[in-house]
Amino acid sequence: MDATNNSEDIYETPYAEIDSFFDSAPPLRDGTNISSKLKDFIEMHSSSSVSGSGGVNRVVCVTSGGTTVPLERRCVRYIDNFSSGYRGAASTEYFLKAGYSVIFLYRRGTCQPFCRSLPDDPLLECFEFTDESNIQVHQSHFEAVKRALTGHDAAVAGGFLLKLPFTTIFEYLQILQLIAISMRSLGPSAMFYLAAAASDFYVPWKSMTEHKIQSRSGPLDMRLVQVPKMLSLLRKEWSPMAFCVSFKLETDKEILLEKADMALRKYKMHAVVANELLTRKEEVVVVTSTGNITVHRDKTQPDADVECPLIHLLVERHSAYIKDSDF
Ligand code: 9Z3
Repeated sequence: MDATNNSEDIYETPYAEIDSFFDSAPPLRDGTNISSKLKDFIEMHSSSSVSGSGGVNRVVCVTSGGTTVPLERRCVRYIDNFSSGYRGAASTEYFLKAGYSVIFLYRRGTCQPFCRSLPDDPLLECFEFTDESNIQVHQSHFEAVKRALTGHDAAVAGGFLLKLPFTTIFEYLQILQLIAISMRSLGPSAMFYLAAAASDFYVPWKSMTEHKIQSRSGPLDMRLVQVPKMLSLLRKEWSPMAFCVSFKLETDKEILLEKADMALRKYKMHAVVANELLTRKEEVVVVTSTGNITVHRDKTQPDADVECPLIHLLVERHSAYIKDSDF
């Protein structure tokens, strides 16, 4: 469904604000290295040398974790967005299982694919000294460690998983842009699954103080600028043929579906996954232009998660989209 008549204006891409965001952002550290990793990864999947199938492989960019907004250039303080990274990590595993290659754009320190069943402090809790020259895995964690190592090694060594970390909103959007532009050549075989919790407000680099803000100056009065919505640019220019899924998070369930529906139309997403903070692990609603589908975790299985049926549904939708695109 498209935007109509009198609401048309607010649906336009804010090019000036987007330029100002990128122009004022600090240069991306490691940008050349990231671009070269992306180029190799996409080339490998465009020629399908990994699967040997001869066609273009399906590649999904999964974003995961929350972005920070630094308050000082030599950053001591920052504003953070909540996200443990569980959704992104679990979804990555299910996408890999479904035959996708995954670019995992994640917040440093958040949950990683294949590591979900490890204890909080895996190094200290999983291993023990047997004697001075040997370290062994505790029997109670053996299966979890084995699963993490084998799953992760197979995905990375096989060339199916590329992991790129971010911390700030600047890094997140700069890397997302690099990923999206490099995935453009994959056409409709590309998917974006934007589960990261991205900041809505930021302090522009130009107006940010260099040194730690001093408390002796009294109460802190700061003006944050709205982060321009990049989703319409992603759809229109960075990767226009890709299948795009964004997330809408609310704490007030009364406004959730309405906001998700607005995002669907405003940014021309193919699906918006609506979730409420408290129940996000139990159920989500996939909002599409043809109707809403509620997805639940299988409550009869203690370890079942909602990401399993969610990815199943999105893979189905993506298949139909590729078929319709006649590519
Ligand atoms: C989500 O809604 C994710 O599902 C969660 C996952 C962050 C809730 P966890 O990482 O939680 O498993 O702990 N992500 C998107 C949140 C977001 O910032 N969406 C923006 C919005 O709601 C749109 S891009 O306005």
